Amino acid sequence: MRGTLSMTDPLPISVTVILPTYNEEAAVGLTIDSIPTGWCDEMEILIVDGNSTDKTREIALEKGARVHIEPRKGYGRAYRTAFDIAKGDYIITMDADCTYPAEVVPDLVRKLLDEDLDFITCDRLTKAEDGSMSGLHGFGNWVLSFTARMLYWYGIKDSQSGMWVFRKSIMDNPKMRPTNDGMPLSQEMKILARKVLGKKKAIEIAVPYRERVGEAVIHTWGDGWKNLRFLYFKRIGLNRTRTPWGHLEDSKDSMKGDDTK
Ligand SMILES: Nc1nc2c(ncn2[C@@H]2O[C@H](COP(=O)(O)OP(=O)(O)O)[C@@H](O)[C@H]2O)c(=O)[nH]1
Ligand SMILES: [Mg+2]
Repeated sequence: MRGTLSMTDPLPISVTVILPTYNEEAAVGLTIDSIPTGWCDEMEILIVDGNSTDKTREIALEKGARVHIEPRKGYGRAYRTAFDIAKGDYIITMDADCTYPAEVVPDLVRKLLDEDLDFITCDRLTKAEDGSMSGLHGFGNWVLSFTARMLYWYGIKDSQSGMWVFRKSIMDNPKMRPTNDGMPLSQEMKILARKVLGKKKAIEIAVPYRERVGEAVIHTWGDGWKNLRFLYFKRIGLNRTRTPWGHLEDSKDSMKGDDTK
């Protein structure tokens, strides 16, 4: 397959870029603007919003994004809905806070196609820019990544990265569907990908990482602890799913013509 795709023609594929949002009015517009256009046949920008109380949804709609409201709380919950409703055959995920390098998206998708991969996770630690991760978060990340490597032996450097590129079809396999509704979904994605898809099809690539725009929702100690507990519980098969896979039938979605402002 390598080298069969032209660098100039748009890729003949449909893509969904998923951005979970909770009160990201300062950054959501900039994040959407930073996503390159014109490099693939169809592109959907899907905002899965946790009932923001600021102008997040309004800004996203103005920028032409699809807005789906997921009232159930949690970063993981947003993705477990988004993976179910995304229209594109290829999925890209990012935070809506300008930290991830949207400009590398076309290259990552091309790599996925050229090398016949199923899943790419982006490692932020190797190329992290100054100020992008505080000392405490850097340390916490190291502890979690180290623990995940020890418990799962899966060889991923950055277990907490929220930027992934994958074929939507991997979610057809119920074993590939993440179960956690919170921040631990991020490491669960990588654990499942390496386990179910294998190390040849699920790889890690280093990308730049930048300082956040807007306030973080993350609770350093609380989320760190939940992440660590998740790793141990999952290892011994004690992780529980609290809500079912997929979206709520009555959730508002701008694609259906609902008012999501
Ligand atoms: N829909 C939804 N999005 C959330 C929720 N919590 C966080 N997010 C979004 O998920 C992304 C990651 O959160 P962030 O605060 O950047 O976490 P960090 O990168 O780990 O510090 C951001 O775009 C948030 O707006 C939630 O409960 N629901
Ligand atoms: Mg973030």
